[in-house]
Amino acid sequence: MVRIELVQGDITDERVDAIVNAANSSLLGGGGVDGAIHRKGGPAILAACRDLRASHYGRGLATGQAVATTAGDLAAHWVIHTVGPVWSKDEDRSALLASCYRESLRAADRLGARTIAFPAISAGTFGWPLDDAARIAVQTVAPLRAPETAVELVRFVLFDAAAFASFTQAWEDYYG
Ligand code: AR6
Repeated sequence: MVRIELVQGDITDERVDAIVNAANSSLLGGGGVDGAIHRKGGPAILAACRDLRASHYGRGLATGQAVATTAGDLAAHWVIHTVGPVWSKDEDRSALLASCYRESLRAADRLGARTIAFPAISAGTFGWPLDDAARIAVQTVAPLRAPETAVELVRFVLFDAAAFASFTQAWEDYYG
C-alpha cells in the first residue's frame, strides 16, 4: 500500500524524489506554489517547460494531465507539473482533480520515483473548497497499491493550518 503522510510546510523544501506543481496549462509559471517552485528551483525548470511546450504541448497541457521536468536547484530530483481544474459551482469537475493525482503518480512511475510530495492542487487560485479538495486527494491516492503504482510514499505538504486541518479530517474520514 502507498504510505500517506500529511505535513504542514513548504513543498519546495521537500527531499523526495518528485514534487508536484499545481501549474496552469501554459507551463510557463504563475503564482502560488507554481511561483515558489520556479523561484527556488531556478531557470532550468522554466527552460525545460519551454522545451516541452515546443516539442509536445503547443496548445498547453490539458487539465488533469501531468508532465515531469528537472527540479533544477531544488532538493527533489523532478518536478511533476499538473493542471488542476478551476472550481465550478455549476459543473462537477472532481474527476479532473482526481486525474491530477493519478496522472502525477503515473508520471512518477515512468521516472522510477518512489517518494512524491503533493500540494493541495486547485485549492488556492483555482478556488476549490479545501475540504472537498482534500477529500478527493485522499480518496484518490489512499486505495492505490502495487502494481497500480510503485510509489511507496505520498506526502501531502500543506502550506497553512487550514489546509492541514482539511487533509487531516479527510484522512480520518477515510481510515476511521
Ligand atoms: N508549498 C506548498 N503549498 C503551497 C505553497 C508552497 N510553497 N505555496 C502555495 N501553496 P495554488 P491552484 C498552497 O494557488 O489553486 C498558479 O498561479 C496554497 O496555499 O498554488 O491549483 C498557477 O500558475 C494552496 O493550498 O494552485 C495556476 O495558474 C495550494 O498550494 C494556478 O495558480 C494550491 O494553491 C493554480 O491554482
